Amino acid sequence: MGTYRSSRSAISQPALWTGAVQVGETTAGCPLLEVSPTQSGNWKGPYYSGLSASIGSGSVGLVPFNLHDTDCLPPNGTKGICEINPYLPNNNKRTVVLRHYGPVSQASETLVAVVIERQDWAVHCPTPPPVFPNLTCLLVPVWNDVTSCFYVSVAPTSSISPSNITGEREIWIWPKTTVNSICPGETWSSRSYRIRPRLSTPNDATTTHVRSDQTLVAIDPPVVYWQHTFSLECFDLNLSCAPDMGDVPVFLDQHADYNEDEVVDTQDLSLLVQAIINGGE
Ligand SMILES: [Ca+2]
Ligand SMILES: [Ca+2]
Repeated sequence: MGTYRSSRSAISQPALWTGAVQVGETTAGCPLLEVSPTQSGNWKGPYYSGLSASIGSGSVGLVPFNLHDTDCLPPNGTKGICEINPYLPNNNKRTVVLRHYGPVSQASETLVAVVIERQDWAVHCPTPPPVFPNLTCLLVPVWNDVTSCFYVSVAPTSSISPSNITGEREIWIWPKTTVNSICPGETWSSRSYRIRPRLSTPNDATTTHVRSDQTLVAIDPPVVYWQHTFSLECFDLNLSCAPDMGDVPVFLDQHADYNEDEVVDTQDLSLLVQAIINGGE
């Protein structure tokens, strides 16, 4: 079994999780939590959902390390939030924080260790056109690689809280200041995103550029080939701090699938208008 506890202890080689591991802080009168494959609830190993904050930070993980879905900011699979929150250890920049079950490193200093994709909308005019009257083209979702729009830091060292040991198992992602049609600059768009480790060889999940760090293996093993997704759904598209009429032209230009039916149409516009009338998100 390979484990990782807090900072720099209990590390081993890839194998199987066979027993129980006690985690948490030793506090008078409070038993330590136990993580094991036979455990139920939040602490069922190896990919338990219990948060690191509830055990005084740190984690226990099987090599190769996986992404800790619920410990990420936002948690994996999050939908319907309006924005990414400022993250204090990263100078309060709006940062997606990907946390693993163990420390990570990157295979290359020159290639970004993850691939970041954003779901945009493209005009698609099928041939022959749809049979609906006056409708010849559709908006269809497409995934665009927007990795170059973001800073990515693997196992970062915080300038705000340098003693933050959990940074060893984190990847931070935040927008560059670039402003063009692809990269809006200093903000996350009201879109769906998916993030995965970069692969050296396509379809070979053992070639991830994010590596399991501090194990006893001579060459850092890959991480589990995870995928992290989240959707931002903002009505305040023009960043005026509230839904208003100024958001309508932005909607017509950028589009947003508020009802998540994989189509942008008048139903989504109606939801935006409703939000403007109600004056709130
Ligand atoms: Ca607005
Ligand atoms: Ca829709």
